[in-house]
This record gives sequence, C-alpha cells and structure tokens, in this order.
Amino acid sequence: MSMEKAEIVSKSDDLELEEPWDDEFQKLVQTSPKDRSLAGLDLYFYQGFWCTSRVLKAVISFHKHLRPFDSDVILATVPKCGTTWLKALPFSILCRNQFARDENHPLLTFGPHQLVRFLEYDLYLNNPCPDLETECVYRPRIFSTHVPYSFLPTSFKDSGCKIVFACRNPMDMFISLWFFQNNNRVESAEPLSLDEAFDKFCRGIYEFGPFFDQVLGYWKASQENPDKILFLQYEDLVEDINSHLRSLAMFLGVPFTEDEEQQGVVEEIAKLCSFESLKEAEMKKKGMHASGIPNSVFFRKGKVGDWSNYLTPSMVERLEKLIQEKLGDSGLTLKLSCKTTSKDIASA
Ligand code: PAP
Repeated sequence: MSMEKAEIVSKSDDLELEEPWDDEFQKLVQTSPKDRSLAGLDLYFYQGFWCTSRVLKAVISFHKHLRPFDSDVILATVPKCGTTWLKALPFSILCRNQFARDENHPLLTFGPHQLVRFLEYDLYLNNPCPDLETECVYRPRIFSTHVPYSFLPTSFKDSGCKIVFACRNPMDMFISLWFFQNNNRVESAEPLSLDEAFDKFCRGIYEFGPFFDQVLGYWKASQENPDKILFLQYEDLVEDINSHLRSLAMFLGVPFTEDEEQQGVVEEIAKLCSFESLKEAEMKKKGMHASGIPNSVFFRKGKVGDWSNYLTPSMVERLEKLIQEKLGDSGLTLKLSCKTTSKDIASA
C-alpha cells in the first residue's frame, strides 16, 4: 500500500494492460471478490485479506523465489502503524558499529524506505526474481512487509530469521490511512469522505485489511513463539522508546553493552530515528520513492490520539465495539491513548 503509486497501480484496474500473466494467476484474480481501496485501487479478497493484483503477484513471487537466511530480519507492520519508524530502529541497532550516528548516517542521507525495502511493494513489485545480492546492500538483510502472518512463506517461519511486528490503535491508524490514501489516490477517484472511508475501514476493505485479522495473526504467533516474533505497539514506542530499543536489541541478539549504555548509544539511536529527525532529513532531501511517492508523505503528525480530532462519538462507539468483539479473550490490549487510561480497550 505505502509504496504503490496510484498512477502506476491504476493500470492494474484493467487486467488487459498487465504484462502477460500466467493463466492460473489471472483466473485467481478474476474469481476473487473485488472492491476498491480508499485510494480508488482495485482490491481483491484473497485468503481472507484484501490486496491489489500487482501486490498479490509480488507476494506469490517472493514465496517462489526468496530464500531466507537465518540472519534475516522481517519487519511486518499493519499499514500506517509506524512502518517508517520501525524500519529505522532495527537498522540503526543492527548497523550501529558500521556508521557514526551523525548527519552522514545512511538513515539521514537515504531514508528508512531506501535502506529497508518492502518485499511486495518494492523488491518484488516489478521483478519476480530480483538479485538480492545487489539490491540489499546492508547485512544482516532487513526486509519490510505488510502481509499477514498467514501470507508469510513457510521457509521464513521455519528458518532462524526473526520477525518484528508492529501495530497501532486502529483509530489513529485509520486517520493516518485516510489522509495518506486521499493524498495518493488514483487520478480518476474522488477523495472519500471520512464517513465513507470509515465504513470501508470497519469492513476491512483496505490493503491487507481487515485490521483485526492481521493483528491477531501476528499476536497469536508471537504468543506461541516469543523468541521468533516480537509484537510491538506504536503507542508503547512513543511512550518509552529507550526501553523498547533495549528490548529490540536484545530480541535481535545484539544487546547494548555496558559501555554503549554509558556512552548514551541508546538515546542517540532514539534521537536519530525520531519523527523530528527523520522528517527534517526528508524535508532537506525532498526524496522520492522509486514508485513516485514523495517520502515526505510518511511524516504527518506522528502522535498518539490524533483520532480524537476527527472521529465522531458514533464512529468511536462502532470501533470500540469492533475491538471488543474481535479481540475478545485474545489477551491483547490496544492503547487508544499514550498512557494507560480508561480509554484503553482491554480484552476480557
Ligand atoms: P506505511 O505503513 O504506509 O509504510 P507508516 O510509516 O506506518 O507508513 O505511516 C506513517 C505514519 O507513521 C504517520 O502517522 P500519522 O499519519 O499518524 O502522523 C507518520 O507520521 C508516522 N511516523 C513516521 N515516522 C515516524 C517516527 N520516526 N516516529 C513516529 N511516528 C512516525
């Protein structure tokens, strides 16, 4: 979703315009339920989730061709739940001894989306079998994805690679998505009103929706295999980034040493990856992603609780009901505001 430029993808609205597809794939897409994304893209309902045909094809490609290394790290996120930030954090942790954390750091010169690339929205979008030796410069390899847990290849699940997942409360996620998609919509599509977009969101009709199914897939997997899958929430990172950097480094097998603690490395990384620092660097660079979307669109407000400026009481009520109904007795609590308050929707 994030990387798919509307004009490019709008070609997929018309299957005739696609490169020759194998019959099997074409049949699959044509027989899948179809709807439109908030940005006006055609979405297909495949194995319980919505995605564009191009992205689905990319997913199938990386299933076929990607051979994971045990050292790989997969960053899985629900769209608009802090992907850009999450790309920056493990990159900075894992590469911390390779670069000085100053203005020449690759994060500030290239940006998170260039350094940690999406599997389905970037590497495999236009090339079914990219040469990862040349495409992925840094080691260990870090890949980003929005795909649900059930879409991850078994080879990833069976290998030693680590998966870091992040979600966010669905109210802020929805507002972020609405702004993003209205600003990056297919030229022929009218912007959706908040009401229309909200209804679609609640019905799960956006890239890799429904939200709760995606979140629960990773939540359950992380409960079953906590050494392999780290489950993070945007609100927790906002509330206390330093301690989450420490646990992330520990999870990735590269804990901060006492020397590093004393030198303030944790705080330096937090600052380097902060919304302000990454946004400022992006404003100077005016970088465009290869797909044509300016990277600046990935930095809007970066706040918890912005939903309260937009959602009506009836929208909040509808989403609260959904949260309770969907999360049920899962043990997962989503934080609707930064500090734990009565606004938190806890599962039973
Ligand atoms: P993606 O999933 O589409 O790739 P993602 O980075 O999750 O993008 O979406 C951008 C959101 O992350 C924006 O949220 P907002 O609309 O509520 O403001 C953006 O501001 C936020 N964001 C980007 N970088 C950071 C950061 N370093 N710290 C905190 N939030 C960030």
